[in-house]
Amino acid sequence: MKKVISVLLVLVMSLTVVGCGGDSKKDDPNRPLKIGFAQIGSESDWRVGNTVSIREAVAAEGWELIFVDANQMQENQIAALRDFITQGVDYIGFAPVVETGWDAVMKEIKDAGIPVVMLDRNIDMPNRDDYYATWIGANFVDEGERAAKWLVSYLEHVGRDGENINVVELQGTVGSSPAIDRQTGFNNIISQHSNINISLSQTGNFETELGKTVMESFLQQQGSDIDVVFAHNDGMAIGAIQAIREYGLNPGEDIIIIGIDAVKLAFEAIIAGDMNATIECSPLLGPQFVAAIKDLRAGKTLQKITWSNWTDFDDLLYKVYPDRFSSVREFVATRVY
Ligand code: GYE
Repeated sequence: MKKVISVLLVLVMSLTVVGCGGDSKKDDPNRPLKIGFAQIGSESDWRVGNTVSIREAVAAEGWELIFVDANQMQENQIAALRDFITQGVDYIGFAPVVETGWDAVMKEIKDAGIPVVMLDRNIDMPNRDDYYATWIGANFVDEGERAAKWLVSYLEHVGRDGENINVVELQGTVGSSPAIDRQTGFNNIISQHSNINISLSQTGNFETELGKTVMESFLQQQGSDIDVVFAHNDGMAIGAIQAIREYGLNPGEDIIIIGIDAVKLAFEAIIAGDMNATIECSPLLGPQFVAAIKDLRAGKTLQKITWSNWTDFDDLLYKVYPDRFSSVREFVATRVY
C-alpha cells in the first residue's frame, strides 16, 4: 500500500510539473521579456556601437536586459550564458568571441529550452543550426573580398597595377569568425593577382593599441618596403596610422591603408588623407535582434542566416564606381559610432 501511495504521489507530482510547464508556455504577449545578452567586450568603436544599438532596441520594447561584457574572454561568456540559464531568461542573445569551444554550454541552453539569437559572430560545432534559432550579421568573407577588390581597382586607377605590391595584414582576434573569414576573402581575390602578396600577418586582436604595436614591429622589419596595410578593422588601421607617422612615413600616401567597419574615426582619417578605404560592416543590429525575438515569440520559424546591410567608402573611387563605393564626406556627419 505504502508503495502504491508513493507511486501515486510521484505520478501526481510529475503531472503537476508537466502542467506547470504547459501553462508557462502560454505566454502573455504583454509580459515584458527578460533577455540575456552575452557581449564580447568593448574592444572597438564597432563593438560600442553594437552595444548601444542592442540596449536601445531592447529598452524601446520595455523588456529587461541582462547585459554582460565578457572583456574578450571566452570563459566569461560561458559563465554569463550559464548564469542566464540559472536566471531563467526568456531569450539569449550571443556574440561569440571565437568560433569553437561552445558545444557544452550550447547543449545546456538547448536542454533548458531557451531560444538563442546569435548576433555578429558565429560558432563552429557539429549541427550548429540545431542550437540557435537564427544568426544575424555580416558576410565576412565577402568583406575580405571587397577590401581586396577595392585595392585592385585603386592600383589600376593610380597606374600601379603592374607593380609588385607588398601587403601587411593586421588580423582580428585569432579564431574569431571575422578574422578567419576576412582573411579568406582577401586571399580569394589577391590569389588571382600574382603581383599582390601578403608578407607579414599578425593579430592585433581588433584593438587600436595592439594594432599600433604590431605595425611598429612590421615597420621595423620592412620599413618603406610596405605598400599596403590591410587591417581587419578600422581600430587597428587607426593604430597603424599612428605607428606609420611616428616612423616618419606618410600614412595614406606612402602606405595605402584599408580597414573594415566604416566607423566615424575611419571616415575622418580618410578625409584627412591618412587612410584610403573602409569596408562597411554595420554594428546596428539591435532592431533586427528585437525583430527576431518578436517573430520567435509569435511562433515563427526564422531563416538560419540574416545578412546585415552595407556599403563601402572612400574618397576617390566612389567617383569612378558609384555603384560599388560611397563618399565618406557624404556620410561622416550622420555616422553615430
Ligand atoms: O569588425 C570589430 C569588432 O565581430 C564584426 O568585432 C565584428 C568585429 C568588428 O571588434 O571591430
